[in-house]
Amino acid sequence: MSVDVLLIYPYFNEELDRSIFRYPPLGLGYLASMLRTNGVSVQILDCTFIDPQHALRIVRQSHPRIVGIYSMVTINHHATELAKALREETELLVAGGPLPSLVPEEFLDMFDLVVIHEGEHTFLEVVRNHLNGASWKEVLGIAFLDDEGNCHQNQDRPFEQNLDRLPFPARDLFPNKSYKHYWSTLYGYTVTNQITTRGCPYLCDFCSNPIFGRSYRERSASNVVDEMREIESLGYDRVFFSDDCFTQNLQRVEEICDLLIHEKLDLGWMCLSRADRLDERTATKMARAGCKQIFFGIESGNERMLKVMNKRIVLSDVEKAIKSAKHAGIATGGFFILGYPGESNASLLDTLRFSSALPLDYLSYSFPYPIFGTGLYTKVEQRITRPQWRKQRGQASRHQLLFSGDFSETKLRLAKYKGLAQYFLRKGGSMGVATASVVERLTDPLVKILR
Ligand code: B12
Repeated sequence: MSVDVLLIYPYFNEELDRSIFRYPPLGLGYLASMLRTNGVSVQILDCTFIDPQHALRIVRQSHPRIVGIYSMVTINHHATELAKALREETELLVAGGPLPSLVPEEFLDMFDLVVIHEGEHTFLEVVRNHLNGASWKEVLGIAFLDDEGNCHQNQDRPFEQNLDRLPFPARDLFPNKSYKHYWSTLYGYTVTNQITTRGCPYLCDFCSNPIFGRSYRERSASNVVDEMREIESLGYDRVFFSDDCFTQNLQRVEEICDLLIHEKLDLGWMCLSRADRLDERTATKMARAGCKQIFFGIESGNERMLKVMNKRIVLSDVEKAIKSAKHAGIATGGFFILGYPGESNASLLDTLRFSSALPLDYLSYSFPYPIFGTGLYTKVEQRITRPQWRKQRGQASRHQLLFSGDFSETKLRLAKYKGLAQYFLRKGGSMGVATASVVERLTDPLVKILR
């Protein structure tokens, strides 16, 4: 069967990838439903559960006239390999997503054009023009090579101001069965993602935010709950809200919760939040409305490092937020970064101590990714040891240290395992707490000695 447009999410589930979260490509779901409601035939090829040969076979079976490929730092090598394989046989090859939006010029040797930032309106216009035999070169929000071979970037397209106007993502085009199998086997419940706001008003030093930037926009509570009802009808147990900070506007969170309680939706949910954007009252309401877990980007257990990262939270915010969530009966998760520029032995150990002592239900440590355009990138630009990291297989997903600093990768890895050991021991009851303190005292000097 042939289609006009095929959208590819080149996330091949490699054994190198330590990330345990698997979610379908929401952005491609949005693009697909926008095309479909405008009469264009479209398919999504989500590579999460297949291998590259299988993916190529599917592309060739569907004979698309236009192929769109998503890319971000961790999967760019796959996006590039697929583009190379499909270049000759595709009428129009389009790149989009976080990485192409950030460095469009790097994609134009393989792709005809790049869609920059939010893609719904831009991609629809490109596709329509192409299918009607018209030029797409005037479309706002794209980059392409001009006749001299230079990267030409059209004016930006203004963001959609009324998010309720966008059709819900085309979830029927996602491999829901495989996702459900993955989650239920690993966790005993099934979950899929949904996004209710776009943009983030903060400016964390490490964050790239290339799609929605700081333009914070919200969907209405009723629009959010309507989509949740659709997800419930697909048979999922839970929703993961992918918003940068779901609890940014507490009044809106309350409205959503009130609706969920009123409508008695049988759907649990999880979200990302900030430690300074959760209070006891909201947490209690969230729990009543089905919230099961809140993840916080905490990043460091040292106040000085939090300032270096421009995180704009203090440690007491973290303790209060986690306490509020726990008190309400909501599980918590925390993400920390080890080895940020400016990290000292003392701050590293502070982070391990603080993170492993918090009553978190999930804890993860990662190394800093110097993504082009961020404050972090500027800080380490001269010291990047793996300049090809976003082009090479698996480097980022293997959680390698990508720049030389005061600490070696071995030291940071050891720190990570030390933190996890302390955390798991502390979770194991009072005996564990005592053992964790002994382990902590014995291994602190080791971390200090290592370079
Ligand atoms: C939820 C999320 C996750 C989730 C789930 C991912 C998923 N499959 O949904 C999890 C937790 C797994 C995750 C993990 C990681 N993530 Co993440 N994640 C996000 C987050 C917060 C939301 C993504 C989302 O749902 N967006 C909503 C949809 C609607 O937007 P979209 O996908 O961007 O699509 C739009 C446009 O990009 C465009 N578009 C997209 N694709 C295409 C394709 C074509 C052809 C066209 C024309 C247009 C187009 O149109 C779409 C509609 O407007 C974003 C930040 C953000 N706000 O975007 C970071 C983000 C994407 N993640 C990022 C990173 C760095 C990571 C990790 C490396 C973190 C880590 N340290 O481990 C891992 C890597 C995962 C992996 N193995 O590949 C970075 C990427 C940076 C970059 N420049 O590449 C971002 C931008 C965060 C940031 N601000 O730095 N992530």
